[in-house]
Parts: sequence; structure tokens; C-alpha cells
Amino acid sequence: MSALSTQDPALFAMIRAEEAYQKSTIRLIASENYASKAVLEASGSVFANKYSEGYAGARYYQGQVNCDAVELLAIERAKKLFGAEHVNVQPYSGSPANLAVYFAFCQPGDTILGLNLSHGGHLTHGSKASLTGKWLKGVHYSLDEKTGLINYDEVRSLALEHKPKLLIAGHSAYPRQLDFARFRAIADECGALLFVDMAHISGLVAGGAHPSPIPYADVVTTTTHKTLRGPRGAMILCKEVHAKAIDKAVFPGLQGGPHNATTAALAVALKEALEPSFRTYAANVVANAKTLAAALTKRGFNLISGGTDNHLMLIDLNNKGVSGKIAATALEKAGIVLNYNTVPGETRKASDPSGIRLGTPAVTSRGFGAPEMEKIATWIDRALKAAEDEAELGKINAEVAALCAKFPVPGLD
Ligand code: DSN
Repeated sequence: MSALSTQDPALFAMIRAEEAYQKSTIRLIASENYASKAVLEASGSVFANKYSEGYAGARYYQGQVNCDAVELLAIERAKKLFGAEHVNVQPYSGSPANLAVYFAFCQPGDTILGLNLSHGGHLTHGSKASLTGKWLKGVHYSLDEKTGLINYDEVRSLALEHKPKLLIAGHSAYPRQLDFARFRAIADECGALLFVDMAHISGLVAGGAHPSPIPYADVVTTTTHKTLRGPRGAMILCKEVHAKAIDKAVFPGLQGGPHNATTAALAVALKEALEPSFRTYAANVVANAKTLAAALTKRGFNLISGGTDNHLMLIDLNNKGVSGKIAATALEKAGIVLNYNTVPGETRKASDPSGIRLGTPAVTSRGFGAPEMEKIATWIDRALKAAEDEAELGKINAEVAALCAKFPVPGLD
């Protein structure tokens, strides 16, 4: 980065500081990861200089020979990786991808049925706080508050009662596998299209560590930077019969020119995900999550649904006497970075809820395994017992940094 360091030393210093931060802390944000050096290089490539509204072979600008090749390569790799009939790689991120799906299939005022936001759903699944809940009628199913599992009987009865245009399966904070066959059957029974938002789990799906929604869903969206370990972006995968509607909804419906450097980086990430080592990675993400979940449960933490079978855990801290925000703040001081989160049956406000969410995609990318998961559980336990003890949090921070120093970071080391 010699040009940047000379041209803009202030910004260069911020990048270096962030690199040091990402190296010396334990990143448990369930939606974050470390992209490889190759992905980062493609993200910063000259494709960022190009405009290419339209699709390969049918652009509204000349000079697309290389952009077309990149986009077609990304599409071909995504189709191969997921077994999809049609893929659009242009959405800027997860929320625009979901908006494009609604634009393709819904009219204002239509009903969509998705998971309740405070039970692990996403804002764009029809929350009132989001455009999706203002322009569409969002109806929501919940988790069973005793088991912490999706109540498929409730999904079915709401679907039959409200006859949604789209039935949505997908989440931001649900620690269990989704039963896509069951969602499909409900969608068929009520006459809905099945829309799966696999943003959180797409890397697990790619690596064979979570069942694939592709055979069941009419349309699937995913971000590309979570478990999939690519650049920040998104894709829409759908049946061929919906290809035209989806492509038109993305462009010209919702977006202008695609971010070609991101598409280039996505092509690289998809190549990486097609390698056998990615299957090992996906299996390790889940194995680490299970080990961490068991170690935390042993220390009296109340995990929603009693554990995990994907990459994330949701913890209700009510029995620990700290709020989610106090816990997340204390853990940040201890060098462990995660986010506070609402839990099913939440009684507090979303800005200071009862829970925290943890995930293992990033730590697994840097090679952490079972012994490190045990250590993390010990540190979390210590930090939450000492949430206001700056000295103890500082001590943990030093121990965390010492462990991190032993594990190189993909993309940075
Ligand atoms: N913000 C993402 C997450 O953290 O899960 C979802 O969009």
C-alpha cells in the first residue's frame, strides 16, 4: 500500500489500525469473516473503475469485454457450487437482494410471512421498521419459547390464514438447521412462493454442513461475505422460470451499474469455496460452534434452543444478571467482539436487550479449534463476572491478544 501511505497517511493509518485490531481480537460476530488475500486483491482491482449497467452481452455501455467475462465466470461458479438453475451476482448486498425479490414477485400491500425479528428474523423480512414492512404486509411466525425452535405448526396455520405471496425461510440469529422440505410443503399448501434467505448459512450450504435450500426454494438470496467468506455483496439464485423477473428487478428495477470489482472478488471466493478444503472449513465452523456451545452451557449460560447445529449461538443472559449491551461492552474491553441481540420473549428494548449472539466463522478461518473454544468460554465467563472490573477485563484482553498472536489471519498475514 505504498501509494496510499504517501497519498493519504491519515487513512492509511486507519487501515493499519483496523488490521491490527482484527488480528489481536477474537471476532465472534456471527455475520463476519476474514476474506482471503486473493479476494481482497480482486476487491481493490481496476474493475472498480467500470460502469456496466445491463447483463453480459446486453450492456448499456461499450468496453465490457472484461466485465462480461468476470460476471459470467462468477455466475458459472455460483451455479456449480450451489447447483442453481439461474444466478444473479449483481445485488449490492443482502437487503437490496431481498428488495429485488419483493419487487419481482409482489405488489404493494401484498403479504409476506417470515420469522419474527426479535426471534432471529431479519429487518427485510417484513419488519415495520423496514421499507419491506411499510410497503408490504409483514406477518411473522415465532420460535416456541420453551424449545427455542421454529414452530412449524404456527408457520402452517399463519400461512393458511394469511395466504402470503412469499413464505420466507431464513434468519440472522437462529442456531438450528432449517427444514426446507417442511417450508416447501407449507408454501405449496397455501399457494405461496418459497423464498429462502440463506445469507448466514450459505458457506455451510456450499461446504455441505447445512442442507441446501436450492432443490426446494423458488428463489434464494445470500450475502457473500458471511460464512461464504467472500467480498461484501450478494447473489440471487432461482429457478430458470423466475430468471427474467429477478434480473429485471435487480436491473433496471432497483440498481444501476453492478460493482464489478466486487463481482471479481466474488468469482475468486466461489473458486475457493469449490475447493475440497472449503468443506473442511464448513465442518470446522459447525464443530467449533458445538464445542463453544457445550463449554458455555457447562458454565451456566442459557443458550436458546439448548445449543447449536450451525455457526451461531444466541444466549439469554437474564440468569447472569447482565444485559446484552453491558455484556457486549465488557467483552469488547476483554478483546472479544460480538453483538448484543434480542432473544425470544424479549422484555427489554432492542438497543439494550437481554442477549448476545456469537458465531464461529471468523475464528475458524484463522484456525481456531476445540482448545481455543474452551479458552473463549472461560474468558467470556470471567469477563461477564467482572463486567465492571476494568483491571480484570484488561488482563483478559492481554491473554486474548497473546493467543491471537499465534494464529495468522487470512488476508492479513
Ligand atoms: N447484519 C447482518 C447480521 O449481522 O446478521 C444481517 O444483515
